[in-house]
Amino acid sequence: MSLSVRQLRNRATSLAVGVACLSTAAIGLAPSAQAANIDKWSSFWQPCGTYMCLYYHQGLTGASWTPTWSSDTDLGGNKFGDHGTGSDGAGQVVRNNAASMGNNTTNCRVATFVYTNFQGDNNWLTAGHAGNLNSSLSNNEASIRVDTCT
Ligand SMILES: [Ca+2]
Repeated sequence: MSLSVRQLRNRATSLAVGVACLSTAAIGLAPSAQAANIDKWSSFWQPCGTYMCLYYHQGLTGASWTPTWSSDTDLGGNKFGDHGTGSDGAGQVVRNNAASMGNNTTNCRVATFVYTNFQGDNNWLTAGHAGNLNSSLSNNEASIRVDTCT
């Protein structure tokens, strides 16, 4: 079988269209991460140490986790403790177990992420604010960091 130049051109065009469709499909499978500000309360009253804290329950209640450093790439190795807001949840692993968060910095944002190493959807707070994690992050967070300092 021999193909005319015109037939070859038509085949090349079909192939190019197919590749373009595949590229669009691949992009569709990897949506960009959603960042949500969850400021609900203006509050520096938190057992947050210098940086931030996560709580086992909503409303800044239950056991809390109070790091003494400005980020944590994997909350799987950390546990809640009773730091004055309740003992419920004390001893449990922080990762995928937090319901609210506080930012005790005076000039930075604090953000917690669905995945380790600060990847995926995230919830963030402005300085001196606290809030409940939204439906994407509540009981579904893996890392946290201080960033965007002014
Ligand atoms: Ca950790």
